[in-house]
Amino acid sequence: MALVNIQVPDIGDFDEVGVIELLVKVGDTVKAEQSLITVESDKASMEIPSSHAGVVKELKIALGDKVKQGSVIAVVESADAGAAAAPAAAPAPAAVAPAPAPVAAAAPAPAAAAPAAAGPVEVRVPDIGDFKDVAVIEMLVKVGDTIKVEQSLFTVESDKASMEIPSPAAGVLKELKVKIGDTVNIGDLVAILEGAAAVAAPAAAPVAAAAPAPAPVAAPAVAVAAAAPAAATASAPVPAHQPGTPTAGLPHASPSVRKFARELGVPIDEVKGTGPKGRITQDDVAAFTKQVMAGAVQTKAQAAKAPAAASGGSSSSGVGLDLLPWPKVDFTKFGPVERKDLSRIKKISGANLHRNWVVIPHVTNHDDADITDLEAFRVQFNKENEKSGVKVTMLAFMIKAAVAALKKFPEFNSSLDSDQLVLKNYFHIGFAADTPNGLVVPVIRDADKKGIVQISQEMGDLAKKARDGKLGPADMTGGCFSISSLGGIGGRYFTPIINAPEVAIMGVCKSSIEPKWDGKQFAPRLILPLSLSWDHRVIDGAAAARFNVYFASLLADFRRIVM
Ligand code: CAO
Repeated sequence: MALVNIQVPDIGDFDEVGVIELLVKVGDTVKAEQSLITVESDKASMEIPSSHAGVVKELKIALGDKVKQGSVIAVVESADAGAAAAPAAAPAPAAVAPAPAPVAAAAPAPAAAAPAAAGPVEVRVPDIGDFKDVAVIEMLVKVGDTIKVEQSLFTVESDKASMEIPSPAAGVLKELKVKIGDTVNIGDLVAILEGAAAVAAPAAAPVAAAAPAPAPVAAPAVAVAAAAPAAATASAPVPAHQPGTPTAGLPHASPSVRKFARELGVPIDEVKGTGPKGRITQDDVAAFTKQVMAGAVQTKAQAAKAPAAASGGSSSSGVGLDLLPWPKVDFTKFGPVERKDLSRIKKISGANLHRNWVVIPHVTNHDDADITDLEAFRVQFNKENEKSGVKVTMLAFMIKAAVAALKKFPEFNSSLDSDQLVLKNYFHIGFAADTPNGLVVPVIRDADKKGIVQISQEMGDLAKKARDGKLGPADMTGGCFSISSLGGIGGRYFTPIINAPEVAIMGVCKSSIEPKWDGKQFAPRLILPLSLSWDHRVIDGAAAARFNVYFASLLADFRRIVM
């Protein structure tokens, strides 16, 4: 085993390129040639692969860093350090990531020499190096279009790179010889232009013109980018996809993300990118898939197939969210800003919350519970049991009250499964816990079989585990009903989002002393604000009101719980 510095290989004239995506993290086991990072210049984006297989011990770069040839990307502990493919690696523990499959730019003839050609021009696939039988994945033009020199005609993709094939000449597109799904090789005739001024070919009738070097969309084949500047005198390489300007409808995503989307059958052009400059990440594709699966979003194909009845005859299907695109704002125009990645928990919980909020018809009932006596008892109990080390919390009483209310109103302890209701005969209660990395909902299992002291103790343990980031999936699954308490912080009422597949959630805020009319006079009472959100597909408003009244009555007089 040896530690190997993985460096950026020759990326030609691309001197300082920004790191826009980290594709691995410390601890990951990587294969040789596996992409480590994605870099992007204003002309191209590329994935930089690892020269060695091994375990990533250290990442030497961060998002936003600028790298150039020789920059160390990562330190990899490798068993095959001696067998490195990289020439620079021999004695030193440094290895340049391979620049696989050099794709030589078919340097067009100098533009100055470009003759005008009035006849048809045959457009052929230029030298795309070692790439054989690359698939056409996207058409960027159609017959009849007026094409500019260097305009991208279509995109091809291998397992290593995707590239746009640009036109060598200007003219009107008379014929396209390829379609999506075809595979092409160097020299294949792909299109015929007419009325063209050929740039890259000698005057001849018919003129045969190899398209200039394709521009990589994102590729480990960094030599594409390296070679491209050679042609710059005649014609700058076509930017594969100018970040932020989705030219020709090409979504801004790396080949691996495109592959991932294709495997899932996700139409990538319908996915909103949340990465830098609107780049579509694997998480975006996954989130899109989840939304489609949950019915929150429809693909265009699904919307087209929706029965006409759903639309009531109108042009809109009435389902799916025909939303405006998310506003893209350059905040730096208005003042200084910083960027910070969302935590892993926020990314996961955000996607879940969004789905739940969109899919479930929420209604929230607000009510109050008089907890004057219960709080007095709790304080007294804690005083008497100070030495035990366990502090009984108000939330523990609420968990017990929730169990009793679920028993009385079983539809609150259910989940929807198509057109069936799954009624549960167990009572696992989740509670929202705020952690430095975001919100989590650990679950107290079999709360019906536990006493208040035990529940308090378990809650304390779970809350600590949550804050330490140590909760496992088993701690957070299987809940029947959740309680979200902001009581220790403040506020009056809020509208909690149901934690699907549960059908209701109780939100509580800070209790305060309020004057309450006891029939003869106003008396100071400790009032706890309650906010119960419920799924209107399962629960009706009257049941929700009854649930709240019962729940509040238990907190007002806890003896009722044993009645
Ligand atoms: N009203 C008034 N005071 C309250 C109260 C209430 N409803 N609930 C708790 N308190 C007080 C307690 O009396 C205690 O005060 P002292 O320290 O003076 O004894 C203090 O607040 C802390 O209470 P606690 O130890 O009982 O903790 P808790 O049960 O309130 O909270 C936990 C535990 C894990 C739920 C909490 O730390 C937390 O993460 N809350 C946030 C949950 C959240 O973010 N929900 C929003 C979800 S939607 O985005």
